[in-house]
Amino acid sequence: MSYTLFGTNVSPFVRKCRVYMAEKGLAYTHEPVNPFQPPPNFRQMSPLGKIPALLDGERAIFDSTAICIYLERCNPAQPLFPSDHYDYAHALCLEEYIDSGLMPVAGPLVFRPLVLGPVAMQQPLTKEIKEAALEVVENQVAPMWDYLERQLGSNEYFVGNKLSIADIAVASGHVNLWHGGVDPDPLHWPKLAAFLTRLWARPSFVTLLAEEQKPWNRRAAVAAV
Ligand SMILES: N[C@@H](CCC(=O)N[C@@H](CS)C(=O)NCC(=O)O)C(=O)O
Repeated sequence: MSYTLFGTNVSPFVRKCRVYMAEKGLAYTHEPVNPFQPPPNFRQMSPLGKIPALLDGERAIFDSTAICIYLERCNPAQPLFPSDHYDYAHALCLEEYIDSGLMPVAGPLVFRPLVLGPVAMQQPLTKEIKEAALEVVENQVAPMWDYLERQLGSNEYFVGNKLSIADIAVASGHVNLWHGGVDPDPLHWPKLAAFLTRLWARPSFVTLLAEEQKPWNRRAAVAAV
């Protein structure tokens, strides 16, 4: 088996797969494809033109959820998907909550104006743009933090009291907010805030977060506006 994962490091979906692979101890080659300037024939691998895509030898798979499930089926040791049927479904539900709930809001309406625009699109951050992004956090992201806080309860992990794909998805998605200086306030969401701190301290995240600091960590720049 030889795995190649395609997609730039700042994508939460690529990050999810990379953290998953690190936690499983799976070796892979990383090709940091920008989906807006893809290499020729990228759509043969990823017909929607999105990242990540995975090559296992000659075989292509797209979509982060499909990729992680495929890798889990091929590499069942040290499981990151729960064995209990309900827990398995629950982990996928939480992953979907991040992929289709948090990311479509946090990506274009918070990460893009606070981080991607200034770094990669020649769209400098202004006070008005920052305020609009923070309004989205207050009105749309905060209710999702309420849900995640309740889901976590007093547990260390989201499902089955054991690290799973649900935890990896939640922690991966929140890195993009962190880059923009947006974090759940520990006074309002103490369990979620502590969970993120714990997950990001795992070696699987530490390596990737170090790699992403430049140019994506805009916390100081955002705070200064
Ligand atoms: N459901 C997909 C979502 C992937 C996705 O939206 N990736 C973004 C980057 S974060 C992308 O490739 N966007 C390019 C586009 O929409 O054309 C997955 O889980 O892999």
